[in-house]
Amino acid sequence: MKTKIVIIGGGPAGLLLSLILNNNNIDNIILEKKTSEHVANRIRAGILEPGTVKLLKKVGVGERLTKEGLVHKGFSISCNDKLYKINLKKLANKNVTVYGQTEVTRDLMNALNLKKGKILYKVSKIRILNTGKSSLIEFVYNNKIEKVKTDFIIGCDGYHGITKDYIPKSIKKIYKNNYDFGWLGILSNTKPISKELVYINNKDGFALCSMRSKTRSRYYVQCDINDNIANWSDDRFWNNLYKKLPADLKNRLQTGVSIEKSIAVLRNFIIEPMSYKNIFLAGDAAHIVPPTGAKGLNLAISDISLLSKGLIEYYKNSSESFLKNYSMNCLDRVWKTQRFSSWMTYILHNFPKETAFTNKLKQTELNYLLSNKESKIILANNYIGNY
Ligand code: FAS
Ligand code: PHB
Repeated sequence: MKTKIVIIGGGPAGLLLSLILNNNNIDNIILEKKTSEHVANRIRAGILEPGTVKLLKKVGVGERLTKEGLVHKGFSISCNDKLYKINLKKLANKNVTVYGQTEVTRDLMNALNLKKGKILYKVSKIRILNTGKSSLIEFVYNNKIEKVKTDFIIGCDGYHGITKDYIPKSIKKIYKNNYDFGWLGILSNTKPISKELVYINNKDGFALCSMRSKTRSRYYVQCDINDNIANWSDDRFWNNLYKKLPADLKNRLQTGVSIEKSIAVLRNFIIEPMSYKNIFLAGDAAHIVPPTGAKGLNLAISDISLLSKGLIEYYKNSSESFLKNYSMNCLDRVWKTQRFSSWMTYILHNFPKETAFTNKLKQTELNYLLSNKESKIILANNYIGNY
């Protein structure tokens, strides 16, 4: 086999890149280790920045998003039993859109099918045999060893992927930070507690009231990092959430049977550089942010926007300048996103090792943020991805 670009990983980043390359008649193939059903059904992100919505519409997957996406003009922060509105439209003149990652993934898969995009599922034992001007990649597909010659290798294989391992230790720098708590998420076919998202800072821990539609809610509560989903009955979840709700919302909580329940680990992770010779990393393969700022998926899409421009310029105008600056341009945004997501996580969660002093400092930071228009403008711009 021979192609121009091999994309390792068929999550949102890999799918979006492949679609953009197909739209520009640049030959490529996705090698994905799971089945398409597994990839399509992973419950993850829920909030799309305006830049993400714009790009998805531009590449031809905006129809269902426009019809079914919920446009939100803002969100609220609840602390000390009060609700504070962050009006994104007024503060940053933009909205965000609620549209689950599963829907984005399905739309990208459908669009790629229509374009006869090449995706191999259930691929295993991927090995990059050499790097340089062109590469040979070996993998197992349908129990057969296959090889493909390619100009570029794009690692869209997420946090547990293998592409990052091919960047030599001598040039790679890894930054990481782990939180000693997680998010226990639940999906339920119940009416969301409010029209927009509510982030809750409570003495008993963080909670988030989100949604996927007007009849499907997505809730999260802070849980111990070593907690196990088996310890959490639906009742225990709803009681934990109810206790954290501000008085004004308590009687609006509609509980129901969970249709999905999972614990997400929170971490910061960054690899520098995000490229090496003809290898490029994008999305979770290169960076992980805590989900508090609703950034993971949006940052992955922002990487693909830059990378696709570089690859198109290379094949259309034989210029490598964009590709040469890819890592530097991405990392500027990655670190600003790490800053915002870490700050949101700091001000909204209870940290087990917190002292009375650091807790008081955090309450002061929250009160300053919520009583100060300038700081709310900065918060709103970061939340919509304008930085
Ligand atoms: P992905 O991890 O989505 O996709 C990587 C793909 O590569 C997968 O399909 C995987 O099967 C494949 N792969 C891995 N190793 C491979 C190999 N060796 N060979 C071939 N294929 C391989 N973001 C938010 O904005 N908000 C949230 O609330 C949120 N919640 C999250 C909850 C969880 C549990 C997780 C893990 C992430 C969450 N995220 C959230 C972040 C998430 O949405 C990611 O940012 C997004 O999936 C990034 O997309 P990709 O970079 O495509 O990575
Ligand atoms: C979600 O709906 O899954 C969601 C929303 C906002 C976040 C994180 C997750 O910050």
